[in-house]
Amino acid sequence: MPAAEIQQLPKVSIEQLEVFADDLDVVKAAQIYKEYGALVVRGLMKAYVAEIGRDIEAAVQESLELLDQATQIPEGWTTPNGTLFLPAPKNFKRDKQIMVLGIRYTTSAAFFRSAFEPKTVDLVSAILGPNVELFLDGQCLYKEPVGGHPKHLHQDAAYFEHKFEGPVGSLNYVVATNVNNGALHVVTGSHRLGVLNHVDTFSHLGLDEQAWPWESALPICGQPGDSIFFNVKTIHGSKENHSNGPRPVFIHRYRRADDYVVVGATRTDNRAEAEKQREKAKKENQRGLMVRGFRSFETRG
Ligand SMILES: O=C(O)CCC(=O)C(=O)O
Repeated sequence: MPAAEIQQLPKVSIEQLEVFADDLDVVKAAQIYKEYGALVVRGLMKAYVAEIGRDIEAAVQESLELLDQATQIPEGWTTPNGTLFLPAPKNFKRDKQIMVLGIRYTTSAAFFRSAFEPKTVDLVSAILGPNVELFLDGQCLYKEPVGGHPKHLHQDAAYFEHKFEGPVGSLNYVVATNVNNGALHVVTGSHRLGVLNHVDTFSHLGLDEQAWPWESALPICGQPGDSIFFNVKTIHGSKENHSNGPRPVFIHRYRRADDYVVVGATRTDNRAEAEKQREKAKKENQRGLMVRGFRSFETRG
């Protein structure tokens, strides 16, 4: 049965979520984000996309060459360069498909530079306050052509629940992205629901599909360089890539300089264990690179 909460969520159109990088009013954009838990900024990463796209394809080649050295883990298989593979669908050219590509700030200069894109940093600072750090070192989800994996609807807070507001995610399209090749879907207003119970799915922690069907989410189509900002508790996900080309996205995450993970997990079993350690979590050893402001002595934790 669909979750009762769905009825209470605002019905929102793309136009209500959308602003344009060329004419960005960060105060207005931050208001949209706070109201709906999601915001689309058209063209924000346009200047970086070609270079990041080239680095992504180099990381894909590298990962495929390393595939025979992959080791099995509970979430799938990882190659030595850090790419996570999942089982491939039937009739795929291999038995494994790429899910999370091993490209990050320590391997791609363009990716790292784009995390400091000035309008992006103004915007996340309007949302989070004056002192902002990077959370993690960038992520790329890559859907291979002709069947590339779905990412079931979920809240990122199931993977990294935070002490305070949690990270603002910025997911960026590298290719024209639509409902056929894996557009991001968001459930607007769901950031107000708290952290929901997740179950184990093909794409790791996800929401029960009966309770949260795809129809409860708004697909966001876009062009290379469009950015989608979303709250750590906003329900989101994306379906398979049925097109003939790959569908990569690159993701930055920003958080208050004093924020930190209290529960980190990838599956229900390690989440249940992490829950028991919640009170012991500390800022210590969780300091990201500062993108705005200053980390004072007290907030060093
Ligand atoms: O690849 C996608 O479209 C989904 C990304 C996502 O859901 C996530 O990183 O949490």
